[in-house]
Amino acid sequence: MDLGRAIEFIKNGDKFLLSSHVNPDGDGVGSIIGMLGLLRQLGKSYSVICADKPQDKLAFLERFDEFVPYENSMFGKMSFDHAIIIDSPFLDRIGDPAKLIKTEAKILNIDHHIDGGNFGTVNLIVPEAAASAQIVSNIFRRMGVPFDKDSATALYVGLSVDTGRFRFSNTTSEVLRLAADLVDAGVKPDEIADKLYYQTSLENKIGLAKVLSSIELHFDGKVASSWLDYEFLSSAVGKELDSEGFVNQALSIKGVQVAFLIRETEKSRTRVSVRSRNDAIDVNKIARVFSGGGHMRAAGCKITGSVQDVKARLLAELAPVVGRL
Ligand SMILES: [Mn+2]
Repeated sequence: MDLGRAIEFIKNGDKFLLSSHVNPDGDGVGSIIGMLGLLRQLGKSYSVICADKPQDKLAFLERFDEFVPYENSMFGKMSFDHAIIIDSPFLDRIGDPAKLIKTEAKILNIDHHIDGGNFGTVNLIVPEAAASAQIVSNIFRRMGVPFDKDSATALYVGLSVDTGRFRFSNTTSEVLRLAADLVDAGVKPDEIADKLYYQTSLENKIGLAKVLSSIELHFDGKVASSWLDYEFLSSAVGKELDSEGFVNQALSIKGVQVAFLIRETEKSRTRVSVRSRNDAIDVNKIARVFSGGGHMRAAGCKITGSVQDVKARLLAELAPVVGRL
């Protein structure tokens, strides 16, 4: 039913603003590139404006140049009656581009986060979807619009990133069937895997070494902590670092049920990623204690304090949870 309403929204609107959460990731970027491919095929116009330029590692995607970072000069000059927001649980998570959406504008909210807000005029929220890219793909299918190669490639990237390279429990038969359809549309899985995961920088390896050497086990090895402090993150090497996925290093130790990575991005201000090995521990609940969120097995939050303070606070929250295992 929501899919039908989303399709009506797309059919009836035009001149859409497309946006995703701040620091858009592979799913946000892939879903938007897919969506703009759909809009092109329907003869609709759009602007893609995100708070930040997406990660460089996604620059290999065709249409990557369509992403325009928000600039203050846009305010007052551009305003939208229709917006499609993808992969963002709340409207304010898109950051400054929200200022370009008219108060009376119609918004289509496409997302798969569990606890997202119904901020749209139409809300297509599918928590059982592995990725927003899967939801966008289903719009193509339901509308009978064929996957063009560039859209298919981008949507495949979204699937790959949000399923942890087709490894997490959200890698359902439906996801694999969709991946197969996307491959039939021209996607090259080997090339995408190589570009996404096997072309990192030396800085990345140095950062990884730092994270690995910081790992400590707690609660009989059920919890693993890791961190990068401000001193490192503000260094020439640290500034170039893309630490995405680093939290999984601590999680992949045998016996570890929950792992977290603390990144002190500003002095005594941290960003925390928390991961759970299975559904026995809902790390979304842990992140929410600190006003963050995400999914059951992957969540994040910001906590003020030094690395050691933040570690102690997280361990205090986790103690009763792992005690129940
Ligand atoms: Mn996603």
